[in-house]
Amino acid sequence: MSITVYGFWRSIASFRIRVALKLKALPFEEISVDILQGEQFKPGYDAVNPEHVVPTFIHDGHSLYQSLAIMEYLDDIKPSPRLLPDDIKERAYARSLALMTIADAHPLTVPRVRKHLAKAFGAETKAIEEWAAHWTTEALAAYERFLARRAPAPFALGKDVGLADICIAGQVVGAQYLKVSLDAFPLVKGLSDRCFALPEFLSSHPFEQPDYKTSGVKH
Ligand SMILES: N[C@@H](CCC(=O)N[C@@H](CS)C(=O)NCC(=O)O)C(=O)O
Repeated sequence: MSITVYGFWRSIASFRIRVALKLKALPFEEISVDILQGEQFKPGYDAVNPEHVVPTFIHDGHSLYQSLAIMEYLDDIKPSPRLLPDDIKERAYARSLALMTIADAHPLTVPRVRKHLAKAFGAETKAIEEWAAHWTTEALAAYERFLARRAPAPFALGKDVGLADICIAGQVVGAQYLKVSLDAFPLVKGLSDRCFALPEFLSSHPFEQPDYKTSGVKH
């Protein structure tokens, strides 16, 4: 089986795929697409992913897009360990938690949105950072409220780490970029600490990626 991921160190969606593949113990090669330098718009990458985003996932020559679809596909091709629970109500709840970042919060902070805020509305760098910090904080607060209703035991859906945890941990990575404090979100922080105690999460962290280490960017 051959798996290639087009990703980027800073991409939270690429982080999600990296963790999922490592939890499944599926070997993969990651090709870096520098979305801060606009490589996602180059003709070579347009041929790979016409949406001009990362990640793109290629399994034995078959291309897939969108981290949620990719993670569900991984459960289909390698059912154990599961990222989504078997129980249909639990599975839908895991997707619900996942989509709070994938669909609601994370898209508001990606480079194309930041660029448009600057170009169309003249937003300064500081204002754009505040925008991103605002939506990140809103997402963390929503997760905190959900985790308060159903305490992690020890992970969001129970004893097994899975899709929801990957997505919440990714949102915490976004908070780290923006220096958003987790002090007001102790349940999110606890969950994320438990995730990053696992080698699959730690080694997938953006600051652990080879393209970060050679980028010259300092966080
Ligand atoms: N919903 C997509 C996210 C895709 C996405 O927006 N990726 C970002 C990086 S996390 C990107 O490539 N952005 C490029 C841009 O905004 O120009 C997924 O979950 O895979």
